[in-house]
Amino acid sequence: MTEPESMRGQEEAPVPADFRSGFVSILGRPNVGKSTLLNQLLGEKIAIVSPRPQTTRNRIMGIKTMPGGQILLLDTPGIHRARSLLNRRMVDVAKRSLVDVEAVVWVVDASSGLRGDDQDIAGILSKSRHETLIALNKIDAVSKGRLLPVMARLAELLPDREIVPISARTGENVALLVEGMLKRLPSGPRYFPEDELTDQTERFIAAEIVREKVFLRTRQEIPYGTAVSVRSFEEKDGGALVVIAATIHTEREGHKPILIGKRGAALKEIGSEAREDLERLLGCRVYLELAVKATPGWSRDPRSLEAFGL
Ligand SMILES: Nc1nc2c(ncn2[C@@H]2O[C@H](COP(=O)(O)OP(=O)(O)OP(=O)(O)O)[C@@H](O)[C@H]2O)c(=O)[nH]1
Ligand SMILES: [Mg+2]
Repeated sequence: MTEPESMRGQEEAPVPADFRSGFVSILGRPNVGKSTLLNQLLGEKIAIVSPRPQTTRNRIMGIKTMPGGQILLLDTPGIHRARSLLNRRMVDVAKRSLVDVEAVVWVVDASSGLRGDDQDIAGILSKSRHETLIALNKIDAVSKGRLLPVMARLAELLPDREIVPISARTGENVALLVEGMLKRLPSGPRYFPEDELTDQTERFIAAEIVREKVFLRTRQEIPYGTAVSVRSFEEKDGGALVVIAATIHTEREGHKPILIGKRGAALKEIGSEAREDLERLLGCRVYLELAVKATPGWSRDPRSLEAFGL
C-alpha cells in the first residue's frame, strides 16, 4: 500500500515544530481486540479480525497521521504459552516488536477478565523500560460494575499505568487512547506521507483477507492449518481491474474437500466475500481466482513457514 517513491513527499504540509512521532506496539493475549483496535485507529480495515484466537500471525504496521503527530502502530500476534513451531514464532514476533518502540499499548479484554497469559504479559511489561498504556477493551460488552474489579487487578499487576477503558468495536474512548499515545512520543519528523496507511503490500493484504474468510468459515483445527499465498497480482485495464490468483494451503489432505465444499460451494463463498473486501480496499474491480492445495506439515516446517512469510 505505497505510492511510487518519486511521488512521495511532494505536496505535503510542513511539519509543525511540536510534531511528535514514533512507534507504538499494540500487545496483548490472543483475541482481546488488538487488530480491531488498529483498524479503528486508522479508520480503515487493514488487519484481519476473527472471533478465533491467534488470527494475526505477522507484525502489521499501521500509520496514523494527525496534525500534531504520526503514530507508527504495530499490531502483533497474541502473546500466549505457545507450543507449536508456528505459534512460538508468532509469539516471538510479538515480543520482538518491543525492541525499538517508544511506547506500548497493552490491550486486555474486559468481557473475559484477566487470565494467565495476561499475568505473563504484565510480567514482561513490568520489567521493560517502555511507557505503557493499558487499553481495557470491549467495554461495550460489559456493565460498568464489572469493570471496576478488572481495573483494580490491573493496578495490582502493573501499578501506576494509565488505564483507558475503550471499545475498539464502537470507537468509544479511542480518541483518549490516541491522546495518551501521542503524549508518550518524542518530538520527531513525519516519517511517512500523510496518506500512507500501512507498510504492508497489497499482495500481503490480499492473502490475509482470504485467510480471514477461511477463519470465519471453518472450524476446529482447520483455520489453524491454513496458510494463503498469492501466486499473481496484476493490474489490468489501466488500474480498473486487479486480477489475483491465490492458493489456500491446508495442513492435511482431508481438509481440502471441507474448504472446497459441495461442488465448490464453500470455496466460492470464501472467494466472493474476499473479493468484496478487496474491491473496497483497492477501490477497483477485482477478479479473484482461488485454488486449494494440501501442503502437509507446512506449519511444522521452518522452510514452508518462511515461504509463507512466517
Ligand atoms: N464486543 C466487542 N468485541 C470486540 C471488540 N474488539 C474486538 N472485538 C471482537 O473480539 C474478537 C477478536 O478481535 P481481534 O481484533 O481479531 O483480536 P486480536 O487481539 O487481534 O486477536 P489475535 O490476532 O488472535 O491475537 C473479534 O470477534 C472482534 O470482533 C470490542 O471493543 N467489543
Ligand atoms: Mg489480531
